[in-house]
Amino acid sequence: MTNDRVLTVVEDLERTLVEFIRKHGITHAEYRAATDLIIAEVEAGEASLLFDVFLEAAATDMDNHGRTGSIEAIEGPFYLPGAPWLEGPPYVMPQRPDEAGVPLIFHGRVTSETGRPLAEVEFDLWHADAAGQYSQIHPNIPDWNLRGRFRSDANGVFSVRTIAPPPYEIPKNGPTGTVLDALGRHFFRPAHLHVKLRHEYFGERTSQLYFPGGEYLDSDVANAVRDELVLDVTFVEGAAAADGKSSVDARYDFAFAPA
Ligand code: MBD
Ligand code: FE
Repeated sequence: MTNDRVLTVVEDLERTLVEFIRKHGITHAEYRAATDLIIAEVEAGEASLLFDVFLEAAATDMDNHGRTGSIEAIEGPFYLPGAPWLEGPPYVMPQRPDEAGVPLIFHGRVTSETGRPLAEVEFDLWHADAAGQYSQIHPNIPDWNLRGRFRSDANGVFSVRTIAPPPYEIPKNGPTGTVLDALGRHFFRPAHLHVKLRHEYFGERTSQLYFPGGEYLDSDVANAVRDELVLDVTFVEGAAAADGKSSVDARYDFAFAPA
């Protein structure tokens, strides 16, 4: 950010908050409760969770405004750089031998906004396990479980095997949960896959994809679902699948304009 930009937005933020205090007759006790809440969020490691739940979708919408091709989505608080490169194809996400959850094939194609295939696109995929927990964030999960990088082929076609995540529930006993509780809101985000894509044509884009008909799709606590971010899903019944297991086939085609 340039110094001009900092002056403009920080001074307006200050004005906005001072006006807010006057408008609501915020008392000193309320002011201190608010600063204590932010400190509690930091101490609990939930500061980015709080901000991402309440504000990230609005900032992401600003970036998407006027864009041609696929939109971006909120990153959320649990991305970690440096996920392992998967061996393949075929690609399989890092998982425990007994990883719970319905098998999921996530596949599709990456093109330019004009439909030109983009070769060797880097995918950086991360999502929750069947208990709704993320590796390196929640305890007792192997490092990099359900986090991995792989590439599309020369035609932009990609495919990876993983498990279907459930809806994500914000921790009930932390400060963010206290805030949601006080507002009478539920604690859930719909089931989702997080992914960053990288290619010299479009740079780096962050997406997040949801399952059609999924619970909380219309009431995401982070208000981050957009129609354009819903996967094309086919449920493959056990008997019809080659290995006899039920699975989910989830397709998404990305079309990104240059950065
Ligand atoms: C998540 O997994 C998430 O994506 C967001 C935005 C907030 C909390 C947990
Ligand atoms: Fe998430």
